Amino acid sequence: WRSSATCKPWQSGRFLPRLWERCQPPSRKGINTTAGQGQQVSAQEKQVLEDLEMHPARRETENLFQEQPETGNQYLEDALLRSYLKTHLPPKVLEEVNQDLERFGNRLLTKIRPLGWECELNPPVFRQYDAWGQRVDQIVTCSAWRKMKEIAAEEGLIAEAYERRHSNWSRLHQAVKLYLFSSCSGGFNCPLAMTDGAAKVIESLGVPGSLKNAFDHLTSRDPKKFWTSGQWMTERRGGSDVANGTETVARKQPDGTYRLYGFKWFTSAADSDVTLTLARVADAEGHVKEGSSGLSLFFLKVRDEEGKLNSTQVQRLKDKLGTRQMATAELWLDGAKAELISAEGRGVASISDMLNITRIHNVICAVASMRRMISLSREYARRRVAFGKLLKDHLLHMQTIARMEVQTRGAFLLLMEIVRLLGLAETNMASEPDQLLLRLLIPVAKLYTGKQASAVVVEAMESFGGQGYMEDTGLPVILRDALVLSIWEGTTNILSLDVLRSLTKSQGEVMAVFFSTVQKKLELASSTAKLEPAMKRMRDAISSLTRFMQAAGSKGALTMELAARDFSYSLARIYTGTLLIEHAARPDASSTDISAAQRWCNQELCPAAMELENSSYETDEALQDSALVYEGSPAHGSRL
Ligand code: UCC
Repeated sequence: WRSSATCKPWQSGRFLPRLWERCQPPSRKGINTTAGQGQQVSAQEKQVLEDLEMHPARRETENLFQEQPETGNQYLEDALLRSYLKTHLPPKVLEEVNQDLERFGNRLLTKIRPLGWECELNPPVFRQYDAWGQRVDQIVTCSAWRKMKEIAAEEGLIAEAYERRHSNWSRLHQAVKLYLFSSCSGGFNCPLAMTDGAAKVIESLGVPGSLKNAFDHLTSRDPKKFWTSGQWMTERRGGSDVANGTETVARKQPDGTYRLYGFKWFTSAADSDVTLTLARVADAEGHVKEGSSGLSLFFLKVRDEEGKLNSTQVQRLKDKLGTRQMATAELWLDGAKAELISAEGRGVASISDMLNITRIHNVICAVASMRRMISLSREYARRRVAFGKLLKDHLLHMQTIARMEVQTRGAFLLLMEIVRLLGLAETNMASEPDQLLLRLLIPVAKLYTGKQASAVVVEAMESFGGQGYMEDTGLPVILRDALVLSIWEGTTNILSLDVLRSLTKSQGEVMAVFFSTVQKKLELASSTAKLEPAMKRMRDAISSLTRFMQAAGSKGALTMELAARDFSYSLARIYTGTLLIEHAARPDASSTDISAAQRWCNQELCPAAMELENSSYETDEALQDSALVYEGSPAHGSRL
């Protein structure tokens, strides 16, 4: 059905405009109404149970017997977020941030979430020709999408990070707002990710005169002035190996600008105002340098003052599994006017500032989608009755949600740690070790939380039973959008190799920082007796990781490459576990903080050491990997 242009449900408008709107209160009679196991029944639960006893006439409707879950102000309902801010922010900053977030939480609930759903129902449409056959290449977006842009400016969703009014805590304030915004944003979080990345690149270049105007627009709070940016990196040879995949050529013009010629295969938020992209500068004979050192970074405006595309043609919009609210296009650059903004040949290194920011946004989206699903799931469990009692009174159901909660808490603390470090780096308060740690933790967090989000969102969907699978509940949207998080901005394996790149570049120094930071955090927590079992598992994991590093180090590059994913997972689990322990060691920690830390640490914390013991990284095993994969395939050597 997806290929049929006439029956895409999100385009047909047959869905009602608000999430859950079709779900009505339960109207079923005759089931056992015992609420839980002798606990006190709250007023709300009583209401649910009374509703179940309603007159049979009420049942003669087409209503579903389950009640829709309702969530309130996301900020006020997020206990971990609030306790984190209370623990870390200086009192004055806390007061201001707290006020802003509570207000923003109300705006999200009443105004922004309905707009997000409108974006979902009205995805962008590509209009290639006008009625008279003229090529126009218009990407038509809905009014809610455009309103999101205004809201993003008004709320300072980019500006907050660059104004630095809370000094080193500004970045964290911005990230928390984006985290709250993400699940209501109708996909507008994507252009914001790239806008933030572009602003970061320009700032890192020292905001050169020619880019001052663009920087002001990208970081503006004025909706009339605010610009969004794209990031055009992926070409027809694919998105991972940028160094070998980029064919676009840049020809220098007499006025010092460049004209770009090439085909960009995957350009997200194609309705953005400006973009950053990579190309190879051609010499006087038209020759270009291949490989990474042939790539340079360019800035360009997508349209001119009259709104005409900058010598660019839109080939088509991509037909994506998710993020359908946001236009992703294939673009032909046919002499697009651009400005060279990096040193020649330093394109990848220069755009990596953007990559690191968009990867952090990826983490934000991952944590936000997990948090959103759990919020809905736990609310549903307070309303839905099965086998004579509310779901929340089924122990196995609660255990399942609690496991998701532990994953989400860990991911949230990892996100906060990264934006805390980034805030220090951006205000010249980060030490050399802080900067190394930040470089390491960004790919670690991106790859790990992307996988967590897929798993948690699928699990949470199941907690709604068949309702979770219904489009008009809005739950499948969250799943589709979460599935991209382990793919774009670098897949899990590419990010694992980036983790190794950070080790190589620092000549191993980054691992020394990793170990010493973890040890320091654990020492500070060591006086909390209740955390001892978690600490013991963590100390064992650190020993395993140390042994792994020594053994792998003596075996060479192939071992590390084969171990890259397990190694990155080990770093994620150990560092996150340490953060959970640190949070649980606060004087005002709750029992749930302690059990979250303990439960996190009960999992295998160092899979790399375990797999090394299983000989998984030996050459023979690598050959066996191929044999397993290709058995029966025409490519297999022993083909029958
Ligand atoms: O997926 C895409 C869609 C966009 C959607 C955006 C929305 C996301 C928001 C989500 C929320 C909704 S766009 C395309 C995505 N593509 C990627 O992410 C690229 C994946 N591939 C990689 O990351 C590769 O590892 C490459 C491209 C970086 C490898 O390139 P090279 O040229 O082969 O790598 P080199 O030679 O190792 O690195 C070149 C330089 C080095 O610096 P120098 O020369 O000083 O030693 C590296 O240290 O770049 C530096 N470098 C980095 N520096 C490379 N990566 C990094 C890094 N991550 N951080 C700092």
